[in-house]
Amino acid sequence: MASVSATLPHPCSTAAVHAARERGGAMVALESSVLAQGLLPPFNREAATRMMDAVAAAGATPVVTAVVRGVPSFGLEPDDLERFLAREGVRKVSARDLGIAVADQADGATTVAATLAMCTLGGLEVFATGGIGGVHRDAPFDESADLVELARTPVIVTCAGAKSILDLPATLERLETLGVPVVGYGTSELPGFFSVTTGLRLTARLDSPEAIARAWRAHRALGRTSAMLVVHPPPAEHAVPVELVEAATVAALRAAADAGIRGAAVTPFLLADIQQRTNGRSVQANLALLENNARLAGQIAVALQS
Ligand code: PSU
Ligand code: MN
Repeated sequence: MASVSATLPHPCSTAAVHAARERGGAMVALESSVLAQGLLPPFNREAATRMMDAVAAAGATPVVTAVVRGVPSFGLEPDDLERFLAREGVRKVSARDLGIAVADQADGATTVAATLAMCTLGGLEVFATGGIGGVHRDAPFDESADLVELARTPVIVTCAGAKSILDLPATLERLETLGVPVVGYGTSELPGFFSVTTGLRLTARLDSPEAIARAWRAHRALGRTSAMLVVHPPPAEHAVPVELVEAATVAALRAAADAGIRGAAVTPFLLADIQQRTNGRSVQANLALLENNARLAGQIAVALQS
């Protein structure tokens, strides 16, 4: 018989997720679009490793969601993960694209919206991401499907706010309209994704995973079926000054307009362009905040078990 360690599943494999489910362990969903579209290699690999390790260190099991050759999957086998990190032939899948990706037997990396849909399918209650999509600047013609899925999916989502490329006041207003509670974790201000503050006040602040768990139970006991957004500022030592982010964002938006980028391609284009314009500073912040959010989600998932 093989040794125990030789039979232990790879930490991100579907077998590891299955084992966690069997023993009723804490689990945290992770999206795959940030790996296949949001971050360029080699940073996407670092993001995957750091997020999974952070969830595991908190005592929970990371569950990467994706469509793998047409199969909606919770966890990725190591060779599938490699294909997603290589970003070859992996489409960006939002909620509306799930069925089509399955029918096409495609590889699909799930956005926040699609990951929320997968959480419903897989009974997952906690999900960590970097920044949600929202109302784009010069809206109303581009608004992320993340917002409507947050409105109708009961999942706790940890993030560093909405991506800095967006219209943040408008995004916060839409979340209010949609009935999605936005809770500052250790802050009373909406974080700016790469930056700690935005000057936008929040109406709720909670300072521990246990307090989040209590608020979540009350939200659910009241029959609310929306998500709860837990916004967590990026670690201060990795945050990028607001002026630098803003200058890069304005330049990236102009480059996107000049290149005629439209629809689902807008977000990946802007994220890659800003990475280049900030000489990698935004990437270091992005990696640090992804890890930070994954750790918090793991702690919340564990707190929900007691
Ligand atoms: N935030 C990041 N990196 C990302 C994304 C968000 O820091 O890659 C992805 C998420 O998957 C999010 C998606 O759901 O971008 C939003 O895309 P759109 O604006 O097209 O809805
Ligand atoms: Mn869009």
